[in-house]
Amino acid sequence: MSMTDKKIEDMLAFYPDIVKKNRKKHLMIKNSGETCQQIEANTRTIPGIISQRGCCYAGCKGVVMGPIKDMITITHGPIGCGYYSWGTRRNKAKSDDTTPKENIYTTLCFSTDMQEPDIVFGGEKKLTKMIDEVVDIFHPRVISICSTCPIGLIGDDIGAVARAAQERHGIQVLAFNCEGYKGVSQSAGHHIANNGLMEHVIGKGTQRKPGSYLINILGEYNIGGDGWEIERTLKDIGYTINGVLTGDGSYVDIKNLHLADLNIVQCHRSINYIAEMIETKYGMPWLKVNFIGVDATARSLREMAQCFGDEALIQKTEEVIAREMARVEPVIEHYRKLLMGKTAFGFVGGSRSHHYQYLLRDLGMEMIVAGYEFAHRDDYEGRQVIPTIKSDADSKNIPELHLEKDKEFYQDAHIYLNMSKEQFEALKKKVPVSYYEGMNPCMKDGEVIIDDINHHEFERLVQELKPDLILTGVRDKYIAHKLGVPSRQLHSYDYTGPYAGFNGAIVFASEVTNAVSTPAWKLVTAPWENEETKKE
Ligand code: CFM
Repeated sequence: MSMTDKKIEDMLAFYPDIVKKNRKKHLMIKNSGETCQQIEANTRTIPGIISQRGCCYAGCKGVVMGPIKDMITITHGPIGCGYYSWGTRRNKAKSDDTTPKENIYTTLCFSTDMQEPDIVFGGEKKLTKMIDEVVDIFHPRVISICSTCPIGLIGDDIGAVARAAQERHGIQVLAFNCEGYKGVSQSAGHHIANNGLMEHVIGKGTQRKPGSYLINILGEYNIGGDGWEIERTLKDIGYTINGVLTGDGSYVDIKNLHLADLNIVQCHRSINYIAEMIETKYGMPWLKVNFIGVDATARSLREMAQCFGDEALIQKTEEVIAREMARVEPVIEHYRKLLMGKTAFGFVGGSRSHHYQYLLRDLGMEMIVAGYEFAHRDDYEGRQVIPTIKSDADSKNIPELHLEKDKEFYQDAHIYLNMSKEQFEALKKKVPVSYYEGMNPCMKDGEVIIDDINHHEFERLVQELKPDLILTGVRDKYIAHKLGVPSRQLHSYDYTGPYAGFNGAIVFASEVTNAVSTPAWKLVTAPWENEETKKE
């Protein structure tokens, strides 16, 4: 038994047997000698354990639908749910050629503010009235309704309200039954939102944007301006951005997603359903990219260029990479000297714990414990496991859309990329088209992978493995600080950013250097060092 094995065993020894058995399945120590290391994920958190997960409504409204800048999203439920989803995720948006300033609603919060009489007598009338008011005051292009827990319990038919409003006002009104309790985490809400967008929005447009190398960016939410930094480089190379799901994305563009040449996927967890559904219905291939980290960004840009197989694009890509590297590398090198050999933990949603490993490695650091809150097995182990994942009672809540090839727009993948079938087959050997390998292959032997971590495990792992930095969420950030370890909050970037792309790497490097260099952490006494709390 290795030292880490022993430490993990000790950590689990604290639990009653039944809990221990459960939690053991959500943990693994990377061992490349074992062929198919398996982890349990996307299952219910054990009642009584405080996890870091969010709810289904958070995944649908907060993550996927909320950032669509020209859509008014009404939270149908009590005010608390609306209030807590009001702009805290920092998905930025700005006006552009097709979306004037008055059509951007991302900084506003719309809620039906359900009160006790509405819960008792039903909230459909209130919702109807609110839609009429919203149309009257704001004249939006589209409205969506996202319901929270009590709506499902009292049985308001938001679909019927939406259909009637749509007829009355002549604009699309979408309804999402994304009540918080559906599913085991926010991941269920991603799926519900993906289904709704695919069924009712994508494919409704008819205008292909002018420009070459037309791409959609899927699973990029423009947190702290990440998307803008990525777009800066992509436009520099010559790509035309057809639409984004959903950071700084617009309804008008999302209707036309099916008219692009290639989907690129940043966050696999939240948007892989749409990437796959567009492929099934329209034939468009997708490419998993990662714009977190200097080397990772360069690799993603190169793979994108390979997908088009166009010499001019490949050359321009190399030019831009060379220019950006010459500018960024010396700065990164400066920080690398200060950070070399330091270790980190990363506990973030369903994709960043993987993506940030590359950025940390650029800086000479290593993520020795990596965890997800709500990822599925494919995000850890790779998409090849999808057919073997058992759906449980919670995942059965969400209907799978059964899509067929679109009669008008379906074309084979190689046609999208303007290459022959043979060239496309050769491309697939070089670049993992329409595939994601998951986080596990990125990790080194002996490193720990943990799903749905809780407070006890967090504290014990910090005590035993003593990281220099923890990449955290909003809540566990302060636990890290109380344990005397600096953190960077990776959901909304501690109100800075961007962290993506070439410039983002510099921002991140400087902030991490400041965080780990401050002497304040030495003044904190961790609970296990304190005579009083040690006894507990
Ligand atoms: Fe994707 Fe996200 Fe994430 Fe996610 Fe999120 Fe987020 Fe996240 Mo917070 S969509 S899975 S549900 S990358 S809000 S922008 S940071 S938990 S790792």
